[in-house]
Amino acid sequence: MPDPSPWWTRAVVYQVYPRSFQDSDGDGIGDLGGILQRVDHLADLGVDVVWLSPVYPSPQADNGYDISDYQGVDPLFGSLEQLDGVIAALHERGIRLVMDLVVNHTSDEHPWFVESRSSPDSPKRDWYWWRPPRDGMAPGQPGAEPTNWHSFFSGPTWELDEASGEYFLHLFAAKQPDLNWENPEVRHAVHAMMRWWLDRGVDGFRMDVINMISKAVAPDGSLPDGPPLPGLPHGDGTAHFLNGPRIHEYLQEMHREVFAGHPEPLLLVGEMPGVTIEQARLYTDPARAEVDMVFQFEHVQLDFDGDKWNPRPLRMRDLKASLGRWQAGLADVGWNSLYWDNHDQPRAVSRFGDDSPQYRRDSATCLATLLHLHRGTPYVYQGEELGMANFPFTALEQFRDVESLNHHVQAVSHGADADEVLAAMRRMSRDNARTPVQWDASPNAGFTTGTPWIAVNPDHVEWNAQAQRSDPDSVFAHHRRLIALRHEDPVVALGDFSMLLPEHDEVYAFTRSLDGRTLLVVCNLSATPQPLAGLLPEAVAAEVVLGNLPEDDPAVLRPWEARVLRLP
Ligand code: TEU
Repeated sequence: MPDPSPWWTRAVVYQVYPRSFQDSDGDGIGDLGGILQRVDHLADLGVDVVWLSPVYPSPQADNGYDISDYQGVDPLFGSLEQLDGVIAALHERGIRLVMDLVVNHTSDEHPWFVESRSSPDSPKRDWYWWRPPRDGMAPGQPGAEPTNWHSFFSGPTWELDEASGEYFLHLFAAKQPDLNWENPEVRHAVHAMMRWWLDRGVDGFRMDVINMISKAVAPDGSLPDGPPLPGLPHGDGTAHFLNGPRIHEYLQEMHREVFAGHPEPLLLVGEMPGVTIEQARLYTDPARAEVDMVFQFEHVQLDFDGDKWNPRPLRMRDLKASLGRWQAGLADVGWNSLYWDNHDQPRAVSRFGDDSPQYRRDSATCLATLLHLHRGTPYVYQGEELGMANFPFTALEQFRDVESLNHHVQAVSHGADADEVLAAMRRMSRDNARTPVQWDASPNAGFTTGTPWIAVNPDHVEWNAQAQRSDPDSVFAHHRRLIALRHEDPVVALGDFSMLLPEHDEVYAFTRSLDGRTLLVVCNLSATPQPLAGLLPEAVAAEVVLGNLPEDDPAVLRPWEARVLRLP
């Protein structure tokens, strides 16, 4: 292992989803001016890196993950000068800024795509995936799509362009056409854009669905069908675009062309749905020079059947098995991101904890303890540090997300019961994570003076930053202590991980060890008190480094209690 401790092993990342963070101009949408107003909140929390979700010019079909200009800022969010100001304000506080790099696809309004679509003879035609209808079928005929792949946002992955009678590929929404990375011009254009951002002072990239950029295209240019998906008119194409044949080549090339020799430390995160541990070892082996860490999804896919709209109860032993496997699998090579929450997931305290008034604070701090004490780089998603919970959605009109809304249309048109569809959306929709950050108890939670683009959670009257900042027992204060612990104690950053009690359905326990020093972490992920003497006798007499409840009987782990202990 070349360098055993790069800076990001001790770092904590905070994700800002700008549209919902802080509005400064009263239009109801968060913006860069708003981030500037709140940088001290991040500094107080003690985070090292901000990952900024997209602020580029965009039609906002997927809240900015559909980019129409990679080298600008959408007026909705402010200006490039303001972004420079945010970078400077963060740097002054010792916080690095990582941009969201969305280069699997652009917006259909990006000039590249507009040019590509203009004619089959366009010099940029081959920058995207254009294909004729299947087997001489007529354009637009049902089933004439070039492959049977199912889009991540429901429906087929191909959209017909009436003018040319050809289809273009979009793994996500139809307004997000996939770039053709087979074409070297595409790769060079992306590299140049990335260098431009590094020259502007950003400290790295979180690379959106980066393991989808290589598609398994046959020498004759065709793309294969996938196995049919039960209950859907489409197939599963993932085998043909997840971790595709040229993915490592593309990432190594990017590393050489963009990152090699950069004078400042960078953070390179590969967001990779469907990545296996074996592949993650390759992606993150420092010797291969691809990315620093993966951001993988296995642990947030255990509480549903097949797809996220069929939720089922999470079994704690499945969660432990998954997280434990990743800890073991990357123990000697590679690195992982640690997270419960992001802008695509329901709120962790509602999903993995207990958001009832009785246990909300305790379960949020218990989950935080688990998050920060694993080996890997922790990511705190805005509002998670406040224990923000899912929104009490009751009606379709309250949702904004393209994934949720497309799903509703598709499911109901295929005969699903509308109330059941709504119930699944209430539980799993990405909009749960996208309601405005709750800064104070005032109307609209201090997020905006206007009308927020999505409703503020009514619970902000009680759950907000202002109430928590000065309260030493708050969720915020607990995150701050955990972040400080990672900074201070190399055992937290680098210690070996060992899972204890893998079969236990309520107690999550593990050790971290380095150079003869050991931390024991014990968490009760339930409302049932757990006697420790029989389970983990060594925990009873150990010194408490950090806990989420006032010290009491050391032999009993109270509901949602978490302790970080030092073993002699
Ligand atoms: O997400 C990738 C991804 O896998 C998700 O779309 C996932 O399928 C879905 O959210 C699960 O509910 C990234 C971004 O994080 C997401 O916001 C974008 O919508 C997506 O890529 C397309 O850019």
